[in-house]
Amino acid sequence: MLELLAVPQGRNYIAGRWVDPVGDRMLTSVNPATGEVLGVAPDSSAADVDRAVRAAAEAWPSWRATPAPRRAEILFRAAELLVRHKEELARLATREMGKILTETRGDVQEAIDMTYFIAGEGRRLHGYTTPSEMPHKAAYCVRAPLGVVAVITPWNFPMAIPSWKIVPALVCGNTVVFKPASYTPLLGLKFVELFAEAGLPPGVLNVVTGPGEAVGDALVEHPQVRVVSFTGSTETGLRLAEKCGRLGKRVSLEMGGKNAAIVLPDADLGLATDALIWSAFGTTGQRCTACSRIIVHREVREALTERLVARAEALRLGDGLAPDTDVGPLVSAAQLERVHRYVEVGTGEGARLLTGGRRVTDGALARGHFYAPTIFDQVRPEMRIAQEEIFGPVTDLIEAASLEEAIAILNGVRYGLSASIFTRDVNTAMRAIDEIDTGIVYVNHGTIGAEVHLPFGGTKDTGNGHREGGLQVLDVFSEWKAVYIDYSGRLQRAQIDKD
Ligand code: UN1
Repeated sequence: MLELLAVPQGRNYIAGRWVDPVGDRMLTSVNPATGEVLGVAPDSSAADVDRAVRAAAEAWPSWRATPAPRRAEILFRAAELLVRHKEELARLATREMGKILTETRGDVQEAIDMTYFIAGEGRRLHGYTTPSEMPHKAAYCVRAPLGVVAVITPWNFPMAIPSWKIVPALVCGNTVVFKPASYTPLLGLKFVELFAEAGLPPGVLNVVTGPGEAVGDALVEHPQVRVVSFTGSTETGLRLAEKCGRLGKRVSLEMGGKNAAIVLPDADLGLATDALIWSAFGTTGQRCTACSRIIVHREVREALTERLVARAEALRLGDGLAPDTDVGPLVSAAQLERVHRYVEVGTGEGARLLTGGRRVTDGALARGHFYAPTIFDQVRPEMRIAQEEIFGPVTDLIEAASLEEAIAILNGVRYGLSASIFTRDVNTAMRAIDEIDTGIVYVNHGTIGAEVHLPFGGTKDTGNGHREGGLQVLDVFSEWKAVYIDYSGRLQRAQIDKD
């Protein structure tokens, strides 16, 4: 059995073997709470990518010929290994990217859920049959794989997000080259090690670690890569999509969010407070689904504000491994700086800082990238802090005078990932669901907490029309093949031999 915490050091996994990178540069994986160096992983180059893609292309013919139920058996075993190693993986995840253990356990659980759910598709992968226009002619369609898939993932959900992409790509019969985020290379290597241990044949799943500019771009540009699945910033996603457009490749993008919750006067304010604190500050606000705008009806603004500030100030910052920590560090010094710059922008724009807005360096926290949970009020919808994704523990209070105004504010951003509304009135909730322009809507719940068997993704600049999760994700990783079988024994011309 694997020594899970003994992460393979300094090597990529290509064609079923741990291999040294072509160059000798390494990425260092550092615990953002303590500064502890956890290990090294290859700072790979285009030559490493080429090796991995070739291996994946070579493995494809026999993997696509493997019946889907057999492919799925291996994925079920991978799910079992994830279950068995959940705690170790969660602890490594907390050490590598900082969020608290309760949340990294959830992250691993999401990968488990996704793997079981999609492995089940091995015995379905439904197409459909339909009547033909003509007698003695059968018509049906099936899903076919595309070839080599490039998977590029972020560090905030280092287990769940790779599973959203890799597992459906594999069950559909594609082979994969996976580039995990540069902040979480060790988890990327562990993920692949577990799936290899489950029995994937050599070359079916490969991992190449390294920065986006070198490894990500080389993957996207490689002529043998057919599909690119990316989660990350809008800037990078659009840049990759441009390349894919030029090269005629399919690309699935999951990018930014500026998610909002609406709180109406008839809401349960205790519930709303619990949910909004969790949505704004869980994962230290580093979720694409984080609640970074709270649109509150003026009648309950004061009451909600008081509760939120009190709760935010009571959150305990610390190492995510400590049981009493509520909020871990930001992932890096660069991310902390970016968050702080946004706070300065907000203050400069005239928003009022109610709490937070500063780095926290008390005692042992000085070694990590800790930032106080931050709430602004008197935020106007057009301010930059109300329009741009911050990706940190910062949320805005925006006042509205009616449901209509609140929905207009909610929709008035370039993103459309998740949204929520707190009300006890079913008519109001249903009307909001009709009018909110996002891919995910919650009622009496925060903006986070999507489940794997429903489609995940957003409208407008959040994505490019694809969905992860749900059965919808299969559309990213398969091509429809329409089949006509004419058993009439004569020429029957569609559209022409009508009468
Ligand atoms: C993300 O926000 O980056 O819905 C992913 C959620 C999680 C996944 C979040 N299941 O909050």
